[in-house]
Amino acid sequence: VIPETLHPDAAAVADRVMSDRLWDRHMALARHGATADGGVGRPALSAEDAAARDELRGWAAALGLESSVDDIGNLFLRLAGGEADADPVLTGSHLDSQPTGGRFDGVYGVLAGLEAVEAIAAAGIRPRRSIDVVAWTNEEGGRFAPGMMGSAAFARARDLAEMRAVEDADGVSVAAALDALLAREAALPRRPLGFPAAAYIEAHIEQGPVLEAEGFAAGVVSGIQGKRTFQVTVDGEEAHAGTTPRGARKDALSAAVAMIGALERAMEEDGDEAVMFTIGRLSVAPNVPSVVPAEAVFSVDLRHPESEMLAALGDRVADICNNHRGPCVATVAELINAPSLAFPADMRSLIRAAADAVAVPTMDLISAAGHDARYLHQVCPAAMIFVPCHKGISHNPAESATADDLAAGAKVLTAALLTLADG
Ligand code: HGY
Ligand code: MN
Ligand code: MN
Repeated sequence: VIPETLHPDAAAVADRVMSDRLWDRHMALARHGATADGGVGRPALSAEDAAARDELRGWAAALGLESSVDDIGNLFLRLAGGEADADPVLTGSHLDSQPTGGRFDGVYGVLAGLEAVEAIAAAGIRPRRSIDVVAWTNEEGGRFAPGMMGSAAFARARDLAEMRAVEDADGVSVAAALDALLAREAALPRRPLGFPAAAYIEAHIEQGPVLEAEGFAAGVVSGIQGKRTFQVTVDGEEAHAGTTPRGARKDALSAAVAMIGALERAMEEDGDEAVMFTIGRLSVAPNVPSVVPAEAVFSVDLRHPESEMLAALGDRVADICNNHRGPCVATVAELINAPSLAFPADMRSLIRAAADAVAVPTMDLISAAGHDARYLHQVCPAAMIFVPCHKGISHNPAESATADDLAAGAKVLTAALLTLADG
């Protein structure tokens, strides 16, 4: 049950959060996969991801935290509680980034969790429940789609074998990359895939402009908008660009372009600004100038805060693609169908009380971006804390946040985690 009142030491312990230490650790992890434009490209299960995990585990070891991993590579850094068999409190996010990522998406939730645990340990408190700081495997889904594999596996919401079979653009499977990482970290104890948790809190940058525009240092996240993703494969036929009459062609790219245009028109026809529709990836084969494309594969990322609207729009994708396939064959595979969710009111009240205790003004807002908290919400009471990022820029190297805002969010997290773990 979520404690009604805050831990008496919450504010004092939160005061032990160190802004410089938190900031410096962001800059240190940003070196793993640093891109020339000041951003980060740290694909899941890459050498850069492994190096970031190594550095994180070094800081955790210095704190006396016990590191462990599970069968999909989720990394747990545990502050052991007094009651070893009490369900632990979890906090965390992800270390993997989009290829054109920034220095804060995901990393903040892991480092704010570490900072909170460090403040609690520095206060000499051994909480009743253990606290696990977690780095979930492959949240972003940039290299291996769909994302959130680690948290989905933990929640038993998706099948591990199915995820292990997914391949990246170079044909490397999750299984091969994951087994290489697990071999590298073979010395770590192995945790079961999914275990009972008392509660979960994830700190994250907002990836939207609201907090900065409204002047709030932190946000109490009311829920996460729904998302449906698809992969559309269009099959045509290779042909000579110079000799094949248009009427005899099965041009997969031409059909894909017609489908994408029709999908965009359908998504915009009601003028509903809340519809978020993105074709992020398009691959063509054989992808050479003088051969009529034999295959085109594109992604569909569709989001909406209202589940019935998301259902209605998502249900039209396959028909629209088939209606524009021309002489080609269209195969529409739905990868994710995740409705909007609302976090429990008692968890949101706890975050608000924690923010009040550390004098951080907050506002409520929905998350337009997806997060691992979606899957933890299926297995335990979950909540999220947002901090501003400049102009809401994210999935972009210019993503930026201030040390003060990062520290303020970490103080709120510390007060809430201490209450959950020692309440
Ligand atoms: O796509 C998302 O919403 C998340 O940031 N990966
Ligand atoms: Mn993220
Ligand atoms: Mn992201």
